[in-house]
Amino acid sequence: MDLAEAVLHGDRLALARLLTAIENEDPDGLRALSALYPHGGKADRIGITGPPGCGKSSLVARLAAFIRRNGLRPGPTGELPKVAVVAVDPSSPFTGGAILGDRIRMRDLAGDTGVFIRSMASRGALGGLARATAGTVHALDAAGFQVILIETVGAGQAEVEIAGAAHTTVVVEAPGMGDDVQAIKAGILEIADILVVNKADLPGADNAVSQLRAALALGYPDRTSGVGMHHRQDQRLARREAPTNPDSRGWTPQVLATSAVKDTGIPDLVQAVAGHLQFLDASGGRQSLEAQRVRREMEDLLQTRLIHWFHSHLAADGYNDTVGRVVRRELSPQEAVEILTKGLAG
Ligand SMILES: Nc1nc2c(ncn2[C@@H]2O[C@H](COP(=O)(O)OP(=O)(O)O)[C@@H](O)[C@H]2O)c(=O)[nH]1
Ligand SMILES: [Mg+2]
Repeated sequence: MDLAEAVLHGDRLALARLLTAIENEDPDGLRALSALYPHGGKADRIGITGPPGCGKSSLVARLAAFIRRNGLRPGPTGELPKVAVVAVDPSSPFTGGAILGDRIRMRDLAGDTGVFIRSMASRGALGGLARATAGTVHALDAAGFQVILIETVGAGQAEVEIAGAAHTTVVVEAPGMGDDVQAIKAGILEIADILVVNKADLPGADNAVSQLRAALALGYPDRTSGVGMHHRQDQRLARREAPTNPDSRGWTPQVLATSAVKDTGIPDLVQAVAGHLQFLDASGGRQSLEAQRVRREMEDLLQTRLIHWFHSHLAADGYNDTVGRVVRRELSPQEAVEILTKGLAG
């Protein structure tokens, strides 16, 4: 049995091997991934993003445990969904010793074969990380994990792009991170389908919830009109290609409070996620998100491929000479690229 078949038969070791091969961009792994691709497309992908330390991993573990016990939304068979967790957080890897040792987070998941946890190795280039994450999610989807929770740090553009692979994006905050509420106002707000103030057991949670609600009320018109979003266009583009994109219309993000440690607020959060997924289905938003995701993924692959191809058709000296000329300001970067690509198009 080849790797792809083994994965389709539910072989967890084969799945782990495949994910490693995908991360290494191993040609056999990428071939297996292509063979698996037609089997995917069934999973609900939920992005959990927010600043380091706000409790994303803890919350993800609670969500996974809750969904394994109660399901996410009614399925055709009534069977409980298999849940995969993909943690893209180089600052605190989900399966690192610190977290495996944390009984609160892992207790409910250990030994459940319906749960698969994958921590993405931190790689040199974030572009590589985004590609590897996309491949990992495709593989888990094909392997029959109907719910895929993707944890990312809400920091830069690459993370936002990774979050763009999700159907539903949950942005997590914690009380006492006042500056981050500002940051959310400035940028993360428009990618949030649901906002969560975690650590609701700590003082200041109510205040954070009202601050976020206020920020949302101010920021909400931007979600559809695009006015005032130029400074954050990268994020908007990553998630909602056009300002008038129908899938951002008609959805009002909710603000919820949770405590991953005390295990409170989780049922409401799961209900909100299910509600958003239902909204996407009903509004046609799911298809447009899929189309955007495919476009982005293909553009990224195309860019990588074209740059490889370009360099393989060019003498390294010529390229380095041209870089040197730009450094000495004999050429502008614009002119350099003009010269380098002359003749390639024909
Ligand atoms: N008081 C409190 N602490 C929490 C809560 N959720 C997570 N933590 C703690 O916050 C720290 C960071 O949690 P972690 O899940 O690794 O955050 P991440 O970096 O966002 O993934 C850990 O020490 C957790 O035990 C919560 O609801 N309440
Ligand atoms: Mg984490």
